[in-house]
Amino acid sequence: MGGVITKSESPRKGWVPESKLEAKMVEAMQRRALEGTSLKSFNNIILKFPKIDESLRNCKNIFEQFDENANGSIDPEELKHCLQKLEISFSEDEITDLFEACDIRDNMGMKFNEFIVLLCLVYLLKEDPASLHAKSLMGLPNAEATFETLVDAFVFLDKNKDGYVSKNEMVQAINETVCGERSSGRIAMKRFEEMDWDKNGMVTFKEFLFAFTRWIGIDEMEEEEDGEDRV
Ligand SMILES: [Ca+2]
Ligand SMILES: [Ca+2]
Ligand SMILES: [Ca+2]
Repeated sequence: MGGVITKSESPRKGWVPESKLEAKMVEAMQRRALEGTSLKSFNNIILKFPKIDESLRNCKNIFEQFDENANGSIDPEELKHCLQKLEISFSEDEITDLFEACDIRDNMGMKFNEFIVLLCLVYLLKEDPASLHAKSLMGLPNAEATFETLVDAFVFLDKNKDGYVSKNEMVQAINETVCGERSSGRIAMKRFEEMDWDKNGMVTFKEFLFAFTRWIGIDEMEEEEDGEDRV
């Protein structure tokens, strides 16, 4: 598996993926970027926030459905069942990689916001360019429409289509919207820093998604409910 990513040529644009999964994400994103984006400005993204917010919250029932023992988190076994049910045929290794990448609290249990990020990554990785948005890939048409919006937003930000959003690209995206305003650079920096979780100067799609769940407050919603003191 993963044979596709072992290209011998080094990436032209200089950023080396930090994991196999990241490499796959970047590749899928680059492929997707060829189709372009429907967004014209950063404002377009902001305007979509409420709709995305609502739609992601509606994913709560998907989460509950797959949280078989109803303990408020999805464990690796439950995730496996979930992907089977969605007819997603990833290898064991791929599932483990995905789980580890999204289990940011690192406690072998996936909270709602982590699960959303995971599903969205699955959506990106599963997408077959040949079957473009023609049909639901995972049997979750509403969620998928939102995932598509998020992918589209990332493609908009990733100006040079290398699968990452750099600080410059963020500044560029925001400047396109707020022409000539002095504060826009600072806003861009702040947004960028919020997204660049590991502070390595590049934002991956995964980081972007986590930032998104924070911006619309999905992770807070989780913390209020809490109940994860004990394992
Ligand atoms: Ca569970
Ligand atoms: Ca880029
Ligand atoms: Ca980063």
